Amino acid sequence: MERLFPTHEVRTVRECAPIWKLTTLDEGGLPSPEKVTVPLAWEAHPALRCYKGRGVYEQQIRCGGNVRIRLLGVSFRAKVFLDEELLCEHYGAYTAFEGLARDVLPGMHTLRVEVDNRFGDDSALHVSNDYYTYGGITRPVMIEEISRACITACHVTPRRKGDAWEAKVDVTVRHFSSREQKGTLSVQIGSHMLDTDITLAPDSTVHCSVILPCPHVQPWAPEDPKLYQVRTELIIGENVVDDLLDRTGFREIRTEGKEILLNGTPLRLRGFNRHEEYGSFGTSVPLSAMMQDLMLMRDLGANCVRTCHYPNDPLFLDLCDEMGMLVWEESHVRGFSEEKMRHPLFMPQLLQCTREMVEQHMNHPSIFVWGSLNECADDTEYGAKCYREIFRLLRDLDPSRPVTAALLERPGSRVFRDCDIVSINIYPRWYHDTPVRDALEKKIEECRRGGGEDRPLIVSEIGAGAIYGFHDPFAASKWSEERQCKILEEQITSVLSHPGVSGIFLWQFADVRVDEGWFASRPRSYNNKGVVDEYRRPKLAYQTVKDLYHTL
Ligand code: ADA
Repeated sequence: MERLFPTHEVRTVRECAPIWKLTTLDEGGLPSPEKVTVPLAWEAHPALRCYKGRGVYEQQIRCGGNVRIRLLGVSFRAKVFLDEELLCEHYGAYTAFEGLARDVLPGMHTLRVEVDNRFGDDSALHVSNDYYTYGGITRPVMIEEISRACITACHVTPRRKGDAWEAKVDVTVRHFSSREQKGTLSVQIGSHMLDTDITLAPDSTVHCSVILPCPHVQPWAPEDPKLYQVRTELIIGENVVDDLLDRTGFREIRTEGKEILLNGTPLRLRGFNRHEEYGSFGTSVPLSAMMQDLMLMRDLGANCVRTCHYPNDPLFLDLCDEMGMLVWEESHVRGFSEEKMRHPLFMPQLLQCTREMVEQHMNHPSIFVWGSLNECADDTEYGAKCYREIFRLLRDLDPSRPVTAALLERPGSRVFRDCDIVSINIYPRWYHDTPVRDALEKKIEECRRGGGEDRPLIVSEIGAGAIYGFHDPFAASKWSEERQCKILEEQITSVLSHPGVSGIFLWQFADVRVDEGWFASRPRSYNNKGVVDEYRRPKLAYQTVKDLYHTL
């Protein structure tokens, strides 16, 4: 399933059948090809639990005409072939991409996807890290048969005009015909509709921007997340030749002084960092498990979630839109030194991931802030330059949302004044025994000196580890559930009672698997700071957080 709603009524589109043949090519793989389902991280197969290598997926599909194959997530290098024709290549596990085959003879064809999840010199973002890099086709594959023109994007930016709303709608159409055609683009949001003439030059990509007044809509808000269908149709002559359906919600996010305002009301954020991962399913999380995560977070009293440290499945974002859960979405990078940031492919790959994230997800009303560059070298001149370049791209692509980055606890950041919201990661009482209040004050003072005092401040990470089931009520030693409770209590209380802080994202919602290289500080080869374990079994801290999030 691609989204929670149909995305086309005119275009012929279907999801690939779930069974594929998987052949692995490297040591530690399968002895012979096997049937697997897609989507699935291949680590779900007991023989591939630690496999880093190449895998070839094959399936026979029936299709014809102009065939667009869209892959919503492949971890993390992909080459896609229809019969023997290479349709596209892609790097990066967490965003969608597509390839087009033109004038395909109607009938059966072989779809082949070559996947590779080995780290290597050509990969600057996917490196051994404090989370696991899975392999395989981890999100659905869609087959589309398109006509001579196809709507490839429709970006909606809701804008508040006093008490009323309008939508800026930017549509992109790809035209394949060799002769010019004239048509009409029709955009409908709820009961509001607008038609615009459009000229499609031969074999071209055409952009069209309209403002649609929407006087009769209700705003989207966490407590009442009202959503509207966005229907875009391309009409040529008498025929609707293509369509694209999406959703939007009317809300305005801006910052004013130290406040983050949603439709003019200051936000107080109580949330979680969540890796897109579930037990042995790895990063290919079933819809029901996504829903359960959101129900648990809501039960815990959270109103926001951070998609650390990469863009998430649109299905999860759809659920957040539905449930009024605010989202900090960020592009893919975690904890890079200047040396790693100087990898020649670092900026090209990060810019690509950032661009794909915004272009693919910007219609989700739940996303209230874009982030990137978690804990990188923001204290060096070169590092700060990279932050500024990514912020510039985010603002160019979407001027309607603030930008931020979760900054290191280490002092010396040069980018406080480049962030619309200053976000800090601190681990007092876990990595060092400083009282939480002192650690927070120290960071706030540093932020003031760095020119960031006039903007909102979020504690984007804070937390402590516990191994599920390890109890030590008397000594409350490190890794015990009792110790985690104690620390989280002080952390949450100190942060949420501080008048200068707009919110907190606890590190983290659930335990996650880490790469083997991290074993020394990560018992079980897991990052154990979840308030639930990887199977969502609550630790003692669950109740502590719940009590505090519901009362503070
Ligand atoms: C950092 C980082 C997280 C995680 C955390 C921890 O803040 O952003 O990904 O590694 O530390 O558990 O120490």
